[in-house]
Amino acid sequence: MASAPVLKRSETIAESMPDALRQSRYHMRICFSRYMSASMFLSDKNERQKVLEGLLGYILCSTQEAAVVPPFVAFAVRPNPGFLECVKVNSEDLSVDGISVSEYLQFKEMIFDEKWASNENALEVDFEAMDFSTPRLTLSSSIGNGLNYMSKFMSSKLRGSSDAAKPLLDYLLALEHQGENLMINQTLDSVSKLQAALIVAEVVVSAFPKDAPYQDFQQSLKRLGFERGWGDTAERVKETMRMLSESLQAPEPVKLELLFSRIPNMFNIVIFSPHGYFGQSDVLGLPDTGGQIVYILDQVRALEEELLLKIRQQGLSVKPQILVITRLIPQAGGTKCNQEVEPIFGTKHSHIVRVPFKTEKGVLPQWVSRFDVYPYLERFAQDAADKVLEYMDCKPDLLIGNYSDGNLVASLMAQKLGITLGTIAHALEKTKYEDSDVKLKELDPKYHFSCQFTADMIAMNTADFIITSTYQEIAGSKDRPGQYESHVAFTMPGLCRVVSGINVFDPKFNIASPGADQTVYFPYTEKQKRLTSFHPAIEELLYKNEDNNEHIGYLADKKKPIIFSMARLDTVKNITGLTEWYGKNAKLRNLVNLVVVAGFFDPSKSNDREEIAEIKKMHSLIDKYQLKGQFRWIAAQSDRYRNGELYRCIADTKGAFIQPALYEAFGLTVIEAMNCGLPTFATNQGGPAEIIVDGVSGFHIDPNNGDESSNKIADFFEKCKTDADYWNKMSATGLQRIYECYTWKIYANKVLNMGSVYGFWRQMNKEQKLLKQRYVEAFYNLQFRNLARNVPIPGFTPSVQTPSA
Ligand code: UDP
Ligand code: LCN
Repeated sequence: MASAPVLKRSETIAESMPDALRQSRYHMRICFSRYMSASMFLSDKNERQKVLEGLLGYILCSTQEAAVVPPFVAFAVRPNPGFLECVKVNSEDLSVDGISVSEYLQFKEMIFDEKWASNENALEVDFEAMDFSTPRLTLSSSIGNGLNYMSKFMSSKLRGSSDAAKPLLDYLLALEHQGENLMINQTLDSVSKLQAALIVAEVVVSAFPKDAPYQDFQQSLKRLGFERGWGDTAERVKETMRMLSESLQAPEPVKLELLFSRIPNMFNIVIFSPHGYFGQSDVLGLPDTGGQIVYILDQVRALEEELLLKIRQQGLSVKPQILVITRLIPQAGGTKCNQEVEPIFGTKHSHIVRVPFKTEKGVLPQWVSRFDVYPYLERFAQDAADKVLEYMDCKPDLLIGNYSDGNLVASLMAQKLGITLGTIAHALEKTKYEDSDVKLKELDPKYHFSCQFTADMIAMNTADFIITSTYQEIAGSKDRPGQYESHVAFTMPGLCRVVSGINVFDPKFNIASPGADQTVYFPYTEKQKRLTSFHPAIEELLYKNEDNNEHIGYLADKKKPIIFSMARLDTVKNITGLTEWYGKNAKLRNLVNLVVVAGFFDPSKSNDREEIAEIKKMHSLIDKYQLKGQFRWIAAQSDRYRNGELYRCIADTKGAFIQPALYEAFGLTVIEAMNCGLPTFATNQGGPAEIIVDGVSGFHIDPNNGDESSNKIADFFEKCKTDADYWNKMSATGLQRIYECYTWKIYANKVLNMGSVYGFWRQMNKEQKLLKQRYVEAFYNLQFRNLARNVPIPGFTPSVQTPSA
């Protein structure tokens, strides 16, 4: 296939395509006429080769999708991540015209809803049209590196004169905590006064030993107009003052970013995660309750630790507060999700606060799926705002949303109270279902995607910054568009045509990958830390030769290494796929046993459609491939300490972790396993493809090619038999990768810096922000609210509903 860079930089697809078509006009005509008759495209090998040669091959390989509307074929070409160009080719004369995104979407709509496509007054949504002063990145390779770019852009805006630096002065003058000024007070009300005072202050502070506490010179600085917040020691105060002096004189991006990492502007954070059973115990493995909860609880611990460190280094004695706002579920089925407040384990000042979903009939008592939460969110946002103010006694400094529902609620509150907003998606649902936009009519009754995609656009466009776990989440890879990228242009026939939903080159996008709690997931080699008290239970879990509520199947040969997987029993997690690969591969079955932790065994206990189907499939695979004796199926496990030890016990067998998902947004289990020193094979579809460097820190497997994947796993174990050190090497390189890139410490530092820098940018960019916000508000009021009203509210279930685990 064509791989050479055949497009000249200066040329658009529309300019280069005519030449490309001319190169093999005869074959092209055949090919396009087949398109028209909708017969198999490129069925003849000879023609296929001709067509895929050269520039046209390159264009076709970069084509994301094509719509055939005789006599035209409209192509949406994606030459590089984030770039989209549309053309139409007339199949009769092979003429080529560039078309706008809107025209392309109309072609696509023609196939699904002709009436809507030809409606001249169809609603077009264009967020880019509302945003002309925000800078944009231009390189695919820079996508996700927004913080760095913003520092450069802000430095250039602040440079040149005292007037240019004034926004920085105003920002510092407004800093306060509970009515007390921080850093400077109103005596320093001009850039020149501040600059002069900084020079004197540096001299004052220099007279003290480096480790002298702030109190020793507090009064002298106060007389000059300085307040607390510069640092805890003379050395730190001097460094921060120097950073500010230099930034006022001629700002440099790196120093400006460093300065913002020190400014005392963040003490109270609110994190939103309404849906699911959000709790600290007995909730994992329930439908909709998976990694998002693990992520948020670890995130809170990491953020609190980092906040405490920063506050101490700022020389302040403020108590930070972090609240996680979630749904209160009266019928909590034995979990604590019916309690209003719960302190978060492992933190000093952080809490879960639960607010119920209210309807006209009162509080909704039962759990509802994440797809059905939209009618409750507006009221929830109001109630949540009241609760937050009641608990915090002040406005928070930063809001962080999670997933479509949490992001929408956080957006509403950020707008209302004027607070900096960061959003997180975990997974955007749009890319998980093929053609989920254009097949709206078919899918909406089941999934309410009209609400979800609308909510997603509102949140993305309200957010000051967007936190992603990987690059692929934003802009995909060479061959596959990213989750956010799929919101650049799409259409929901009958509802609206989105010609610009989000721009992946917007510097609001940042990659901050999560970690795994290293007090729970640590290497199997750290013998003195191992939780040996769990060993008898784990031994039973893995090897006890009987079926019960916790495990079925058994392992006859205890000497074999174990390949292990753990996930919710969703279709997309593909645990049934892994079971089938194993069942089919005699070589692999000879080498290793298979153990999976997933869901539970009785389909009648589930109220989740997908889960029921997967449970049934698991049972049929066990029979079909006669797996008993080599395979153990363990029900969902919710004790993370025991799970940590379980990964390590699998490592003791010299086994491996397998993550076979059809698509995985990030994949926390992958980094948990790697943290425990377990060599890991993970899907090449999504986040794990970035976490693991194939063959170096683990292995990629193709979930759509089971034979290839199971052979790759078998080859590894065969190699381990002949090369005794190979297993240890892969274990060590996996760990190295984690320590370099995937820790909560790195994450917390980055996210707090984002809150600080984007909070300032929000002030600098006030007018632009307001303009866009007005558009977002109109979209919310005129579109979202109607859609949410159409989502049915279920009858209240009278009795206590037990979660399905
Ligand atoms: N998990 C668990 N018990 C289970 C299944 C999963 O404790 O039975 C945990 C797992 O250790 C991980 C999280 O749930 O921390 C799953 O996160 P991941 O990102 O792998 O997938 P998600 O469920 O979020 O799609
Ligand atoms: C949701 C997912 O599907 C996973 O891929 C992530 O790891 C998890 O959330 C945490 O972000």
